[in-house]
Amino acid sequence: MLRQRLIRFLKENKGEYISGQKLSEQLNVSRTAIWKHINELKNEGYQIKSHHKLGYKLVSEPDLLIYEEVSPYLTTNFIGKNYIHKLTIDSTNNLAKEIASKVPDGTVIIAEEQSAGRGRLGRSWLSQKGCGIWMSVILKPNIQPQEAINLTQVAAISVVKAIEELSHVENKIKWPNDIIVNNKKVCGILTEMSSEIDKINYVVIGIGVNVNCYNFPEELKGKATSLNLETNSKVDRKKLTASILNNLEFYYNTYLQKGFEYIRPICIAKSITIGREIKVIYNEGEMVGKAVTIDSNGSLIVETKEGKRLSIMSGDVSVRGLLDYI
Ligand code: BTX
Repeated sequence: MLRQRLIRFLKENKGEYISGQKLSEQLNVSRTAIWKHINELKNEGYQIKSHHKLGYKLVSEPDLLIYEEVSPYLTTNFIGKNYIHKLTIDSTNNLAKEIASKVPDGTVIIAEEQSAGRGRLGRSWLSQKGCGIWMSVILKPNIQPQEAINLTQVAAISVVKAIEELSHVENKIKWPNDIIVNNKKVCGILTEMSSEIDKINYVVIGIGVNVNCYNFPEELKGKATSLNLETNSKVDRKKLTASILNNLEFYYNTYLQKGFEYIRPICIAKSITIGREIKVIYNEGEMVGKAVTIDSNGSLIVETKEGKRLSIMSGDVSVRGLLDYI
């Protein structure tokens, strides 16, 4: 694609002028086409200086999670090869579900802001403009529908590893779908699925990470945080997005090829839930017990006061002393 090649070329020569003539020769298009694309890039936030004799000079790129900015850090074979970026959207999971049957496995939908970001059980997810990573990955695994629950864990360890790589801050998983830094939520994962009785049509993994967000509304203060707030330094959203996707492809392939048993030790090591008292809320009521481990199916094993062991596949779990469970 011309646009991608032009951006790559400008980036390789960042800070230096390249003549319109040279660009048109290198990219094999007319100087007018170059000029048109340069203007488009300027409108999108690329700072490009134009000089009538010297040509064009890239000064800076926008802080946007567009493909051209994220792909230089991507090492995946299929995740993110089809990549849809929106400045604003209601929910990336909504669009993902709408188009899932028509797009390739590994399609990524990412937005700078969501007007109706969703959490689990009808809750909402605050997704402010330009400060986080709000994205959905469409996967079409050949596994049984009841195993899809493991994919939330696969995504959670991928986010944990990516945050460790880029932000060097300790972060852990509140089983099954939240990532916690210093006792506050920095990321949430929403997995949704369409399936037949014994076949998955698609799974949508929605990942929301508060990266450089500062202003949380009153009701989220004390519960929500961002990587920037916890480390006092700005985190590169482009590199973090790519790293999450790189890790996701790696752990997803590992899971598909070798089974949950291979990723289980990481899920256990990175769990903030295990060893603590938890409250599980079901449709019928609630239960309190101690989280003991994650079993070979990915279920959370909970021991009640009476010493009875229960296995939980899903549910709303609160951890005592964390977030809102006092
Ligand atoms: P959850 O149901 O576990 O968490 C939702 C709860 O978390 C809310 O009720 C609120 O208390 C709190 N919360 C809301 N916004 C934030 C935030 N930005 N940071 C920390 N805490 C918050 C978690 O659901 C799953 C979230 C998935 C979000 C992604 S973003 C991309 C994709 N699209 C979409 O609509 N959802 C997913």
